[in-house]
Amino acid sequence: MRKGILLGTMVLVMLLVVACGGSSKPAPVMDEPVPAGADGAQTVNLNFNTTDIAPAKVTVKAGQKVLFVVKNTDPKEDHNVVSQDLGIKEILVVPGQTARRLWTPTAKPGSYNVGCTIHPDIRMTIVVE
Ligand SMILES: [Cu+2]
Repeated sequence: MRKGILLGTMVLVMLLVVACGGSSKPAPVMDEPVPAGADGAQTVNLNFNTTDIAPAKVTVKAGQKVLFVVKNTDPKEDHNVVSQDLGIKEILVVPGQTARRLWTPTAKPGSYNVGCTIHPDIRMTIVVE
């Protein structure tokens, strides 16, 4: 009898683990709020569609905080903004999403090629002054 209860409990625990341990990611926030600390930041709007990112070029100032507002108007595909040279970690946007992220350019002045790693043809330029 005891073994039966123990076995039943083990089966129940295993079922719970299987049910809850799936690979489901948390749902993205579709319209991210402005992050704390955005006061005084330069707002840079970037818009993805199916084939490109607009604008093709933005200018920022070294050491001055930037608030990226990245929109994905592509109805089907995810896009991201990544630049190792500029220290921009992946800003991923799913279809219909608007992401808002702070970033402070610390790279030396120059022209940097930035783009989507999911679609290597989608590129733009960030100029650091
Ligand atoms: Cu993309």
